[in-house]
Amino acid sequence: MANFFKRRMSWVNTRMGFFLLTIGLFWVKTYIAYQTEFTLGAKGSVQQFLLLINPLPAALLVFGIALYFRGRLAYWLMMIINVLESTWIFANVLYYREFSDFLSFGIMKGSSDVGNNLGKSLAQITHVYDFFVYVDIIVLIILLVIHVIRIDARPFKRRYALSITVLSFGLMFAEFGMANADRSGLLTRTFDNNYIVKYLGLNEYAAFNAYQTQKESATRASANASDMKSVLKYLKQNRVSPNVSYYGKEKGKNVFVIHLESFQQFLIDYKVNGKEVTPNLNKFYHNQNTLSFDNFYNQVAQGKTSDAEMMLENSLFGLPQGSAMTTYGTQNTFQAAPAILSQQAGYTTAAFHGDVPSFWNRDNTYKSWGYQYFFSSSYYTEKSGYSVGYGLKDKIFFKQSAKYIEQLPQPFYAKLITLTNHYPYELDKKNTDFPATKTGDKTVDPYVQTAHYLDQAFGEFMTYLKKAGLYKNSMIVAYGDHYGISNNHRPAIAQLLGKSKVTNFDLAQFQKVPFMIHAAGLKGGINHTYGGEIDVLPTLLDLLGVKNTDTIQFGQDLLAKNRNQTVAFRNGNFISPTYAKIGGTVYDTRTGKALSLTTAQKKTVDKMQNHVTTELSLSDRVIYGDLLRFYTPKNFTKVDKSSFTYKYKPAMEKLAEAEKKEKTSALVKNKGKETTYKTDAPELK
Ligand code: GP9
Ligand code: MN
Repeated sequence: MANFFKRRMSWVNTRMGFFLLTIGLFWVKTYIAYQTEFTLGAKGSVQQFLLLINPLPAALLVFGIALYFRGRLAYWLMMIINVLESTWIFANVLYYREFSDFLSFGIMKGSSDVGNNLGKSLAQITHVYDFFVYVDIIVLIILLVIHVIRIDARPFKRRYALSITVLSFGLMFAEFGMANADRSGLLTRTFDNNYIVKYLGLNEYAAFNAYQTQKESATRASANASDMKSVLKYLKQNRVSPNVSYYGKEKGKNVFVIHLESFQQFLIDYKVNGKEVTPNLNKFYHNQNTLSFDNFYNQVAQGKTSDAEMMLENSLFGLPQGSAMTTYGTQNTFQAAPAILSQQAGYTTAAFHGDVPSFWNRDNTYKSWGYQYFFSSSYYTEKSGYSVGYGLKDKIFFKQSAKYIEQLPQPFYAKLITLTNHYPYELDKKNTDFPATKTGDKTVDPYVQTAHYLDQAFGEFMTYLKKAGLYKNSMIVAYGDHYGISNNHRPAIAQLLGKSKVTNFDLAQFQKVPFMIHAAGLKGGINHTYGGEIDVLPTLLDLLGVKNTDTIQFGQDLLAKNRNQTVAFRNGNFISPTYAKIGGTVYDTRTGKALSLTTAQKKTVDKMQNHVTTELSLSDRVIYGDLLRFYTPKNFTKVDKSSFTYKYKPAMEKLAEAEKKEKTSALVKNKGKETTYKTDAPELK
């Protein structure tokens, strides 16, 4: 028997055999860690496959280094590499347990308070079984020491070592190709660290993160307090005074920000077969107490939702590439809406979203922005059929959010991010009672159906707010974050708009999204000012009467009289009530006709372009250089991120405590009685 075993296992006594055994064990344990310690959310066979194989290419590359060395040294090197690699897994397991994210080099360098916080709790969160990641190494070393596995001292051909290295690069390349086909823009758009690990693996994540951190810290290090001067100078010249008939009119009210996913302005009052797509939002839009803006543009780039969030709550632009929330959200200093409102007006601040908290790095960024609570996937009951695409269906999301909203001490600032109206606009039959459009473009046609579903969910939520006694004392803001139908669908867009053909100018107009502010007693109406997402924060702060004269915000109050109405698009194009510059062409905004400019016109357009380029680049400088660390507005205290936790248990305890102390929640006002939430969601019947 022993002999049989020896013969069968003799391959491990060769260098290559031992190498493959080491890698095999490393592969298995990495995969076990993927499955048990991280929530990577691999869906479908391509993602499952990539998750399974992704430890291999990098392992071949890194462990393969040992093959270039002789005799014993090669064996010890393999073990040392194994220890380092396993420690990387080990550290990530612990970090993930606490922060639901992977370690970044920025954090390890200790330039953030997250690091300190981790040290304290390290002992508490380590489990004995975490040390399992070292078991294979210990076993291999013992087997070597007691000569069950013999060291192969014969010289190993360079050629073979080189082949392994070449093979590993080839595999990595193939892996990256498959990953990018499944998720285009994986590295450029930087959605979520979980995605990088899921598709490419922990080693590739480390390499990518090291590269990014290096790039970031170089710009961060070269930035200094005096860079803030040009920003302050610009803002001083561009600050407008608020409109006195609106300033402070909504002081002390709760604020709801309802993020209507991929919702475009053209949907408002739009009909299919004579039926309104969004009857509830239309009513809201035309309500005499709603301020509605019909020349309001989304200004997002690759960061999509996260760019919209960045603009709405910071009045800073998203970046030309990638997502600022993902890349800078954890480390940078921010002076965002939640922090301003809680510090200066005693607001409770909470975000709600039916997706995993890591997407767009929300779980870290929201802390930097001062959100006290972040209700995400783990706070919601999930049953089969409750979710579609990225997460919870809107009707179920709103319904389940209600019980948390009721517990928030008032006044509160609550942002609810919907999801169902997201590409590819899928929805089950039970929830589809609206006709699709008939452009023949499969991506476009179901858009109105999910938009209709979102509208119904919105309607149910409004009914609930009235019942819970929250409608009257709240300012309800609703906005579309970005387009749902991209410019790649020209023929379909033309049909939707009833045109024979769309120009680039039409496509720019197609970037309009709704922006509406409703409050009891608010003087409403449709306002035609040209503006965009960058302008939201100053508008809201003025309505709430929160002093906003020395903050670093690039937008202007949409209600202010002398505001600059040139709306910047992230690519440097712009639109204003007079001229629009799209690509190299200037259009007359009123007629949509392309212009050949007179000298005088050219001067005006150049001035506008200059304004746009300046504001975009200064905003980028604030983010790239982390300039807000050098500047604190009066009455503002730097946000202490470590004071927030979004983990279910401690957060709910904190909420219960706050409610008991303040006695201002809707639940307390309703004498402890939960308001019944009415929904026709078929899943809940
Ligand atoms: C994911 C959701 C979608 O959580 O917010 O983001 P998007 O793809 O629209 O940027
Ligand atoms: Mn979005």
